[in-house]
Amino acid sequence: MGKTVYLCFSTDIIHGGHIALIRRAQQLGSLIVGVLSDEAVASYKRFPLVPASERKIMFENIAGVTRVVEQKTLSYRSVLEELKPDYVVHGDNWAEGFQKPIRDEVIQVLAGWGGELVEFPYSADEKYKEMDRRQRAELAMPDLRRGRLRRLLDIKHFVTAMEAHDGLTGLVVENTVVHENGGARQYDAMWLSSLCDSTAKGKPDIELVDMTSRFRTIDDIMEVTTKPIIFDGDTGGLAEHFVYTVRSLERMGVSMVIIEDKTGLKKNSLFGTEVVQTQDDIEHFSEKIRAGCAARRTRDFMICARIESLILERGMDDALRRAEAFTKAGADAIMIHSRRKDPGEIQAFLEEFRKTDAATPVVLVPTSFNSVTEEEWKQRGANIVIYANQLMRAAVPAIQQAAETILRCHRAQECDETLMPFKDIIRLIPEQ
Ligand code: SPV
Ligand code: MG
Repeated sequence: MGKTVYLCFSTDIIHGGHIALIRRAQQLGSLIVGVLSDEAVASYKRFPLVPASERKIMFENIAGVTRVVEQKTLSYRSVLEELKPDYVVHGDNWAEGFQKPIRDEVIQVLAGWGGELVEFPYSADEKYKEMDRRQRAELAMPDLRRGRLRRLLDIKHFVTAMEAHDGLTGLVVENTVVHENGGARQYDAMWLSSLCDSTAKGKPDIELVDMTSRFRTIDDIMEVTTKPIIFDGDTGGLAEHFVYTVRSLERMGVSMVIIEDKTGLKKNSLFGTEVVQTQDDIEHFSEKIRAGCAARRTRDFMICARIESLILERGMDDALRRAEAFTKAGADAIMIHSRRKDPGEIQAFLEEFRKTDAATPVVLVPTSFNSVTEEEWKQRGANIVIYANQLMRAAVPAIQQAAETILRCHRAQECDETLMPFKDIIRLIPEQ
């Protein structure tokens, strides 16, 4: 019987380098191509511009490819155990670095039936790198960016977002990656927090920083990043104003606005009942949601209703009643908030809410109730976890400390070891 060869691709364009690899693989036997699932590609590389179903069709139409299968995970194990190929073909660029555990596993699994890993020199041609750069740039365009949160929710059902309050923190959220089990973990989206946006401007979080200024922050972040943006819309203001905010955010390429059911002078939720805060009534807030939904021009743009009943100690029944009403009014997602350290009331809400609504995405901001892992929230039925202020809270003590040290020492030498080297800061932002 002839030999079989397996070769897996994550690419959404096919160029000469890929064809050359395919031709070499075909010389070893009958070629089965794997396309990596959208979820796996999004987690380790970047959001795929072409979905797996389309990428499958692309490869099916290349001469000499006998079959195309979808590889669901970065690990090859289950695909290999099913296909039992004689050879796996790969570029030689994974013997070191974060993909090494995946490679080691391939060798070990293949050994089970005497299969072999065959590696060809990886083509790092400048023209292919340029193609990749161009594709990445396309992800930043408003029309492509806007719908990406919805698509990520469809693909992964669970998304993480980290706060960004300027271009620099945007870049940190865009580019931070940690490697784990042969894969890569990164944030899926960015949260444009009212607290951090206000704090960065030295202002309190009371809807004082006006929309024009908030849009400027969005613009700064959008110019240098590609990930979807979730905008903290505070109360949304008057319904008559909110409709314009929706139009503007949608046009800019923002993916979701979250508005909270409070009226009058808004204070940060983490104050809870220590300050006077007024909750909007259900019908009035539902009307604002309906107006926002009617104003948008695409289904890509999502409006999320944030429920403050637990923050304001109005009880679980009130929170659940609001969740149902706001969803009926058209909210694409709901956010439930708590300022307790104990995650119990959020867990109880999720359990009750999911008894009657399995579909509406639920957003959490676990600033106080921070002991629960993302995996557990996902399993309990949450869909978006937002890390709302951690980058700002990391930065403030560091800059205060540097300012104090220099004052105390009458010179800068003593604080130098806590600082980023000068030669690194001038190269931190690459030139285009
Ligand atoms: C924000 O980040 O501005 C929020 C979340 O609205 S919280 O501060 O927890 O209210
Ligand atoms: Mg806020």
